[in-house]
Amino acid sequence: MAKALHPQYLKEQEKYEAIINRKNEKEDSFYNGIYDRYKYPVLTDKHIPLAWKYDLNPETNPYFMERLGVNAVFNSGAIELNGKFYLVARVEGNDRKSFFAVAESDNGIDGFRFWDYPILLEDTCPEETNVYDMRLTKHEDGYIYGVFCSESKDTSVNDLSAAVAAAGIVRTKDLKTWERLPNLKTLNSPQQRNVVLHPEFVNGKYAFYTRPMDDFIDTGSGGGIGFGLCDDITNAVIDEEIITSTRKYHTITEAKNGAGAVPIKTDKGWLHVAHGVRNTAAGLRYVLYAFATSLEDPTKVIAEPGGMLMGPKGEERVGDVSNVVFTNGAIARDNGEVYIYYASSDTRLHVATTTVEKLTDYIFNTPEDPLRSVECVAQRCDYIRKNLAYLND
Ligand code: BGC
Ligand code: BMA
Repeated sequence: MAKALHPQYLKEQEKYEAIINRKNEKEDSFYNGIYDRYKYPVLTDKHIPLAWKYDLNPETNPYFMERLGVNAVFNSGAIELNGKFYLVARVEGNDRKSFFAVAESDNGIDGFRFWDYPILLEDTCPEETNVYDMRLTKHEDGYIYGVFCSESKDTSVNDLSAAVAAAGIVRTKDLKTWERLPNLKTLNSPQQRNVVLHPEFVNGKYAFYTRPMDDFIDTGSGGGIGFGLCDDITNAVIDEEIITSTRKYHTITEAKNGAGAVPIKTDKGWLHVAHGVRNTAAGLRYVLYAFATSLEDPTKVIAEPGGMLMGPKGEERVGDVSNVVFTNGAIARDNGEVYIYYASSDTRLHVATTTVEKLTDYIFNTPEDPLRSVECVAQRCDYIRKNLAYLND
């Protein structure tokens, strides 16, 4: 029997298909030689299937009204499997609760389409209110792990907005069936956000990048991106966290920093794309930065370019939480291509493309931050002098 469909459904469905089938292209007006930006975001609220938001039956929804609206699609874990690109995005409902959903594309820059259902996690944490920012790690133990922020109300204080952040852990082999493991315990840090599982065993143990913090928003005494080992992923406990990339005064990491994408292995070291935060009169400003750690000792930073790798530009600057770019997923392909998925202003998800070679060149050959204006100017003058001499040679 033919289904009755609201005329508006057909219109909205057409718009939805047009968004998904829209070809993406490099944004020519942007150039820095390090990566390419693209004209269109890869995922937005417009990429959400209509069946997630509307009651499609005209009898129960005569006005074709959104019943369960979606506000934003952003911070996403990323992985390549069997030649396809998968994102596990943070989808935020109009009710402010986030959840995870898998979107699939053939080429990683356009055509991302959500699977029929979002991910329904096992309800193992009765106090958990919100989940977000999953990092996907293809671990050498054979599983794909998803590590995410699990947020609960802080009931120890009399403040309705007080919260506690912890790292939730799930694992899967196919992105379809997810097994939830107990949350990570860090004995020396009361809160955790931006935790990333390292893809290899280190000294035979599971290794996590952590972000020690005293408080939900403020990192407090937390000195930067941490690193800790644990024996058993099914009951993950870290007693000691060593700081790798440190926060520094008057830099892009002054207020906080945190691991972003799973590090990329190269013969020169592990390449990291992370985020740095500084405070401003207009609120926190989030940018991306990069650094490398040693293959022998993954806690040791061996190169850290000065300044940011990426800041929000143009329309990216505006959204629910303006002045933010954030990444929690990148795909490094066997052919050397790198796709960095970054969200802008907690509202939409974009891709930037580069190569392992370019990222390595950027990280190892960009000068470090001399940390003081006068030395920064001297550094720049030195540069100019060399360039002018080269041009006039
Ligand atoms: C939000 C996150 C944010 C965090 C810290 C959470 O409640 O959902 O997006 O990063 O607070 O501000
Ligand atoms: C953080 C993250 C992100 C978010 C960012 C900016 O602390 O965990 O979810 O993109 O804040 O709001």
